[in-house]
Amino acid sequence: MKQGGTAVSYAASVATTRKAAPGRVRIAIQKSGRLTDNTLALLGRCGYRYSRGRDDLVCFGENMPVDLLLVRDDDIPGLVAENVCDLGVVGQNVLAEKNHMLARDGRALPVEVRPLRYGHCRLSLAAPREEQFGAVNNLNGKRIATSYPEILGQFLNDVGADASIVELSGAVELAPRLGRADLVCDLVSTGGTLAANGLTEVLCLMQSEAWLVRAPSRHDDPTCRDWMTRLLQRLDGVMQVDESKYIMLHAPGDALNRITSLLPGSETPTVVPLSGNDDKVAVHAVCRENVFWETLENLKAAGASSVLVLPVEKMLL
Ligand code: PRT
Ligand code: ZN
Repeated sequence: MKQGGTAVSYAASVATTRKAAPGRVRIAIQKSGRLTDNTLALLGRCGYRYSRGRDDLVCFGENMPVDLLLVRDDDIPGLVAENVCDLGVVGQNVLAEKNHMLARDGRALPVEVRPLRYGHCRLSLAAPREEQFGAVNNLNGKRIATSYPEILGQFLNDVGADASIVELSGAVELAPRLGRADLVCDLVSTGGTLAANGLTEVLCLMQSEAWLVRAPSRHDDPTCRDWMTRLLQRLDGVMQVDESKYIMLHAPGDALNRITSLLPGSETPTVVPLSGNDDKVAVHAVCRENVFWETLENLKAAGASSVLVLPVEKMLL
C-alpha cells in the first residue's frame, strides 16, 4: 500500500487497534535504535518491500500482506505477548526483563522463534576501576544502578547477595560518579563506554542478541498463518545462506573420502566424472558452515586441486 489517504487512515487503525487488519500479519520492530537497520535489512533480504506511513508508526508491506509496527523496543514483548503483533524482533535482554513482569502477572509469554545473529551485547556488572571487586558476596550492602531491575533482582536472589537496586532509565554508567550507586549493571558491547566512565566489567549476567519472537496464540486467519510460515522459511534461507558456500574442486579418486570428509557442514556432495581424466573426479558441495583458508589448505594437502569457493545467493530448505 502506498502512502496517501488510505494508508494514513489504515496507519491510524493499525497503530490503535489491538488486532491487525484482516489477512495481514503485523510485526513489531524497534522504531529507531540499534536493532532497526539490521531488522529492516533482514526483512529486505526476505523479499519484503514496504512504504512508510506518514506518521512513522507503521511500514506497509507492498508485496506481502505484512505490516511493521515501529515502536520502542521495551514495548515489543508486551505487544507480542498480547497478540497485538504476530511477530516481534527484540533483544534477549529486553525480552528477559519483560518476561519476568509478564510471568508475575500470570500472562502468556512471547514464544522464542530464532536468534537473528545481530545486536550482540552482554548485561554485566561493572565497578569503579579503583575498587578491587573479588567475589559475588562483595555485593552485600552495595547499591547497583540498572535499567534491568528484574534480571538483576533474580541474579541477586540466585546468588543470595543482599544488595539494593537503584533503577535508572538511562545514563546508568554515570551513577557511581554521581554517588548514586556503588556499581552498575548495564549493557556492554565493546566496553568503551564503561572504560570512558572509569568502570571495569566484573561479571557477565547474560549474553544477548536480537531474537524473532511470536505471539503465544496461533493466528486465526489461515492466510496470515501461511504468510508467517513463508516469511520464516525465507528467514531460515537467508540466515543459512550467510554461512553457506558452494565449493567446486577436483579430487583424485583414491582421496575422495578424505576430501569429502573435510568439507564443512556438507552432507551429500555431488561427484561427477571429468571428461578425459579417469584419475580425478569433480566434487560439488554446499557447505553450510564457514569455509576458512585453513579448510582450503587442508583440502589441497589432501590432494584437491582447482578449488573454487562461491557465495550462495538464495536457498530454500
Ligand atoms: O528507544 P528504544 O527504547 O527503542 O531504544 P533503547 O535506547 O532502549 O535501545 P538501543 O537502541 O540502545 O538498543 C537496542 C538493543 O540493542 C538493546 O536492547 C540490546 O539488545 C542491543 N545492543 C547491542 C545494545 C548494545 N549492543 C549496546 N552497546 N544496547 C545498548 N548498548 C549500549 C551500551 O549500554 C553502552 O551504553 O551502547 C553503549 C555503547 O556500548 P559499548 O560497550 O560498545 O561502549
Ligand atoms: Zn528501550
